Amino acid sequence: MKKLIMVSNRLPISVTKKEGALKFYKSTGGLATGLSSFYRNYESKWIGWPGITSEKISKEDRKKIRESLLEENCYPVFISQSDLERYYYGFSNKTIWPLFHYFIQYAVFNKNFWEGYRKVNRTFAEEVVEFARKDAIIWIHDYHLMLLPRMIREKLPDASIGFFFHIPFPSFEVFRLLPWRNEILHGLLGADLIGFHSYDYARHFLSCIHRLLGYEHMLGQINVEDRIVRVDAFPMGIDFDKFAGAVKKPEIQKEAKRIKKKIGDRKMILSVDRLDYTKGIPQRLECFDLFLERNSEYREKVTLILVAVPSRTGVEHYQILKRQIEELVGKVNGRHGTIGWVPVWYLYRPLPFNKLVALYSAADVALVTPMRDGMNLISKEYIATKVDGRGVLILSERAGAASELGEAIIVNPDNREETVRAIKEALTMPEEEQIERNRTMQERLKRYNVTRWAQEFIDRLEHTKELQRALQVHRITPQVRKRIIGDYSKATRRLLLLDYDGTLVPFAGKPSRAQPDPELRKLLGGLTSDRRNEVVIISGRDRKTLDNWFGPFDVNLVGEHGVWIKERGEDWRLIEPLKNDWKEEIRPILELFTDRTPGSFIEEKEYSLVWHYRRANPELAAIRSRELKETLLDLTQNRDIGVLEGNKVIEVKKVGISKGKAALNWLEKENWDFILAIGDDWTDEDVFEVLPEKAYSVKVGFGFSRAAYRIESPEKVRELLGQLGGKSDE
Ligand code: ADQ
Repeated sequence: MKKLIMVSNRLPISVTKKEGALKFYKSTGGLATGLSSFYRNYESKWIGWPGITSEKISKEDRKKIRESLLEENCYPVFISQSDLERYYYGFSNKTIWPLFHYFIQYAVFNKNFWEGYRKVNRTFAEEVVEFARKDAIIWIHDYHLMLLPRMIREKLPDASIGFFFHIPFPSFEVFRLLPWRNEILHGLLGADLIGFHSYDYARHFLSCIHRLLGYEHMLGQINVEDRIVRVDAFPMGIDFDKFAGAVKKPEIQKEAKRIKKKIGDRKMILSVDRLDYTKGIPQRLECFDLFLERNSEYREKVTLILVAVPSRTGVEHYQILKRQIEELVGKVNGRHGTIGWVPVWYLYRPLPFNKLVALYSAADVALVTPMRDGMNLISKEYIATKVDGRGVLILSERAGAASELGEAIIVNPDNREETVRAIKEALTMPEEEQIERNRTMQERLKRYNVTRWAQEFIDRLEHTKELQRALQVHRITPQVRKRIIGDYSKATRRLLLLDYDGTLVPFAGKPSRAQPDPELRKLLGGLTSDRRNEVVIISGRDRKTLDNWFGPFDVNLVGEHGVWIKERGEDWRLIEPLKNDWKEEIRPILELFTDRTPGSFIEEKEYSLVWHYRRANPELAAIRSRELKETLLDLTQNRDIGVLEGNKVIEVKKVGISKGKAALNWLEKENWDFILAIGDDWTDEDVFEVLPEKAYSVKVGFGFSRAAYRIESPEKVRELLGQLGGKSDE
């Protein structure tokens, strides 16, 4: 059985000590419970902080905690009070949380916090390394542990490490404010897979690593040293059946009835969040206030139940927010309340699962309007409990969930007018419409539930590891060199496929500087004058430049990355499209959009994938198609894949040209007994891919490659070609 190590700031079990006795509490709603069926396939362990600081426990306690937690497959990381202040309350909650949720004015940049963060990440790394066997899958969760991937990688270079962000990843302009930004990015890039709730967050991350560290990506794939790192979106699901099933339980039905009875014949609006400034609770109360002011007919006819779960109570902004909410609740109730009617019922406490589900089930409307939210599970849970289909969700467009729950009433939480209108719309929405909208969302949430989310993440991680192994590139050892030279000398028909810039000449900055120098001219002269050799220079340069530079040589040429080919003694000609491997990368993205856009579908053509949306709701389709186009353009920008917009369709197609296609022109010509291909960048990978097995493929420089061998630099390429008979040193 495979070993899975989950790592998060908090363990799913918390420990407290009261009057000398240790107590253990399982968190009920958390990730761990949702993933119970997924776990069965693994031998899993969870590493994290058990919620009690080291000062509060004796040596003996530690031992006891370790033993008891181990029975539940958990392993504690002990943290002292002062480290916790710096790492958790400080850097995690006063720096990263506000910054990543665009509350820049709340973000504190404090070196001491940062050092504490680094220290605790190091402690986590030591514990993980202790546990992880070579074949273990390590899945790290969230912004508290962004340095951990690299720290583990340093000790376990081959480990499978996945990292999932539960909060938004901000745009470059915001992320760059962080004084320790590069170290954080390097820390994350220690992972093999970095997952986000949405493509927007993934895009922001890719843009940050490009602009700050210079890493380019191809379809979310980055070359970090000699490893591939993949960045992708995995919108987190919920345990749908658990919520849908719970509503049918007699005790929950009884509780829901009790709530409804208390509310009377009024409509019930529900608001549930952790008490956090990102959730927009004061703004929501102000909207409710405005709603009652504008719609006097709803006075005494509607009740807002506002549940706020205590959170980070030690942080000042949260204390201020709590007071602010309490004042606002008082204000709204004072302004609108009557003897028999309290407009806002305010509960400041965590709720047991049954109570929470009963509230979801009883509510006519859920008002979920965060200012920013990585995903927001409340909105999904609410929809799951609507077994008879009745109920309306009002959802902020800034919650990650908004891109999956398009049938909800979507609002800009800063637009009060719009939110007030949305409340009215929700309260007056015909039942059939409520049912229709909810059924569609339910189908989607059922399919993409939390188990599938976790499984897809792990599958993707394993796939990335496989790819890394497949693309392992080996240095040319003296033995290999000897073999290449030996095979070359024995062969009578030899094909040499050579890239130009970065392979035969170093990158020269200005294009004109890269023209062949005398040494190279001599080398090429030597190679081409041997009648057993067919030399093809495969370049991204235009035809004119290639003609100017290589006119005097008896050489074959490929220009503009395979658009043009010129065989020896003939004229330039165009080539046509051929390969389709990109489809595997693009299809899952189209499938995800199809899932989220009811009525849309995918058509597969020989050289293209087409997303049709003419049968989808036009308004939703307008939003989705824009989003899809942006996503595709971003993901395909470094490849020769085109994204075309047609009439109610988005078409993705290979532009039909690659160096690989061009290389086939010669590869298929004869039965060569020696083939050597050398290249240095992404475009040369297409050449390596079409080579027969017996061919020698050589990548110049580092980075992942399909080539079998690597060589350090253009100088070394010249040396090798010289040894083959190019006589560069003459
Ligand atoms: P949160 O900010 O905590 O999570 P959310 O996604 O809504 O926000 O999750 C809250 C969870 O707590 C829900 O599963 C809910 O059932 C539970 N809960 C809510 N109210 C409760 C109450 N009164 N008592 C007990 N339990 C309650 C962070 C990110 C989100 C992201 C999640 C998951 O901020 O954006 O969606 O992680 O990745």
